[in-house]
Amino acid sequence: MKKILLAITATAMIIPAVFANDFEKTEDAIKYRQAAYGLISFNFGEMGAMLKGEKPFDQDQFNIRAENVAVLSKLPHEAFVDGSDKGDTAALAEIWQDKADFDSKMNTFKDNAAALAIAAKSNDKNAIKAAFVDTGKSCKGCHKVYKED
Ligand code: ASC
Repeated sequence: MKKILLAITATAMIIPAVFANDFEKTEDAIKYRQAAYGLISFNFGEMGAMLKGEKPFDQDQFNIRAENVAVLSKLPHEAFVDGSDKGDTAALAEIWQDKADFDSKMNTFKDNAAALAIAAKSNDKNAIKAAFVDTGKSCKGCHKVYKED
């Protein structure tokens, strides 16, 4: 019973934090999105290495990586809170000057990552490569405009 109550209390504490986008400080939001991008970059890099032949292509591994990126791609967006262009971040103020464009680029990234996870389940290497390239383009396309070099 105690455990159940603890679980309910913990859930009640967590859910509003996620849904209310309740980062206590802009610094927390910056750390959150950087952590997500770090994980995305690692998983994406591993897929790239397999497609380039730098590592043996392992269908199961590739699938897991693609699933990871599809889930992770949904995380950073909510952490671009107002004021978080200031601080230890490469995010440019331009993001908040054209938030609609940024949002659209972020959503394209999520869509491409989801499509890559689906393609990864096929045995069609060309389809997998094309979906990987599309996802990479959506990373780069956004970085070019909204991330400091
Ligand atoms: C990565 C990473 C990026 C993107 C980009 C894709 O792994 O760190 O910034 O992929 O290079 O084109």
